[in-house]
Amino acid sequence: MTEYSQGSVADAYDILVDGEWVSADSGERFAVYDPSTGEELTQVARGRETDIEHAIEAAVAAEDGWRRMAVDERSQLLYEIAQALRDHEDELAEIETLDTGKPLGTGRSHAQTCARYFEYYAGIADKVYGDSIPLSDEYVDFTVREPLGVTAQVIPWNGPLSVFGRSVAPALATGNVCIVKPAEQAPLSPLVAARVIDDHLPDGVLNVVPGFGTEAGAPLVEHDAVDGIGFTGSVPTGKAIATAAAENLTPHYLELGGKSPNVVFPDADLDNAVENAVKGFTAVTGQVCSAGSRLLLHEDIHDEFLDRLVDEVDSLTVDSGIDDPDVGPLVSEEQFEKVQRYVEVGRKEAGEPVVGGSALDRPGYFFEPTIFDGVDNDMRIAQEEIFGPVLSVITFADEQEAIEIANDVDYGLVAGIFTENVQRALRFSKEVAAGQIYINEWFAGGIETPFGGYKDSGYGREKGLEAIDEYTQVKNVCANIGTDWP
Ligand code: TXE
Repeated sequence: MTEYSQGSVADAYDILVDGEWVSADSGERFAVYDPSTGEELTQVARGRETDIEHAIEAAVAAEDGWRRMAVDERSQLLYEIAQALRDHEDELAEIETLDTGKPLGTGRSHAQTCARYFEYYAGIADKVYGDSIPLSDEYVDFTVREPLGVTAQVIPWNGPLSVFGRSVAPALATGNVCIVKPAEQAPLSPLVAARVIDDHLPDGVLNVVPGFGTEAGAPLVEHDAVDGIGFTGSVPTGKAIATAAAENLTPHYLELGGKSPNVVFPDADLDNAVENAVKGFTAVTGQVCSAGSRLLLHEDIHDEFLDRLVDEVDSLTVDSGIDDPDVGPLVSEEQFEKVQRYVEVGRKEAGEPVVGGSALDRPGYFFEPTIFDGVDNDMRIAQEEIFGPVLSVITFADEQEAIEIANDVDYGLVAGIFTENVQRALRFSKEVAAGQIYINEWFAGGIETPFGGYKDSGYGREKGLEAIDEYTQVKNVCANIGTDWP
């Protein structure tokens, strides 16, 4: 078992409260499964309301000290955290892979991204400042940005490490304290990350309570001592969190799902477009909020493009994440069943898929990358988030139709276009209602670029400088210095 400064990985599967790793009050644990085998990986403390209470008490006690810490000192601690995460990249990549099923190379890149968030926001900690606002002569007016206070981060199972970094790093950098609630399906990598970094932080500044949504997540977001909530997950849970937040008027941001259009025009570099279309719906086995799950092909290239796409998909390896295949298993039995149900819906709506369509005949939650052609945008497989390696191909005749189809969905997280025509690409970027537009590369952008949804994909922005707005509040200070100066 790997040793860290305060113990072993096994201890990390407890609850982190006030700098201590403790069991759940109830003593209960829950099983976490390896999606590549369906077998139990380990057991994790099952946090409930009283455990959340302890975490909130610890966070409240730590809040004042962390907020008042000199910014250069806080920044330095975040750099140290980033380095600690880099030093443990191998373990983090492996645990992310074992728990979520994603390919090891992807797990590694998520471990690196997690470290990079801490570096990026370490560099920002000492640059969060306000404005000086000119008024008439007797006033001096300025703004300051202050932390929210105690913040809750409810994170999902598809990218536990990267979402841990992208929510916790800006929260800490701006002087907030954190209570993290990892997802019950894949809680291990945030717990190991917390174990790796906890001794760089004062007690109570970072608390992590694993558990189920209704048992640990709900009491956390409903608590009136919580001053801010960051959530990434499903639309129904996002609505539940928004309702709970409304009760206490708690600021919050929601990063929800997507059904993102990937539009290919005949003038595109087709090799590049094929490669990106494959990546767009198979990365993390399609369990990415920004997956390119609707492929809009111009009628002139439809047949050729589809042939090439099917060839590419046929050559993908589907295997255990730890063997670093192209595509790993789905995260859980529940997700596996959801994907199977949707593929049956797709069969009824659009006929037999042109490739894939079946689960693999082996233990674990493996499903073939699957493409439905001849999809109408009104079909459920074009409108609903499947969150699996399932692509719906829709044909269009001209740019206007492509934009109409792209927008004809409740979601609005990302949208992509492949074309060599700059004007067309920029028109698309203006006309399509999505929080991020990719031009000639799917998953373009990085931790530095703002990310979040239009429409039912949520509100608020993570990543980049925009995340600072989510974790701070603006105070205006207006002094009347009079006109009668000595
Ligand atoms: O999500 P939930 P689920 C989508 C995707 C997936 C579907 C269901 O389509 O198939 O959602 O996944 C916590 N109060 N996405 O059920 O419920 C929960 O414990 C507070 C898209 O796993 O949203 C977990 O930590 N917290 C998505 C987190 O919310 C609650 C990523 C997410 O779980 C709670 C994941 C409550 N009442 C799923 N109920 C994306 N945007 O990337 C649950 N939770």
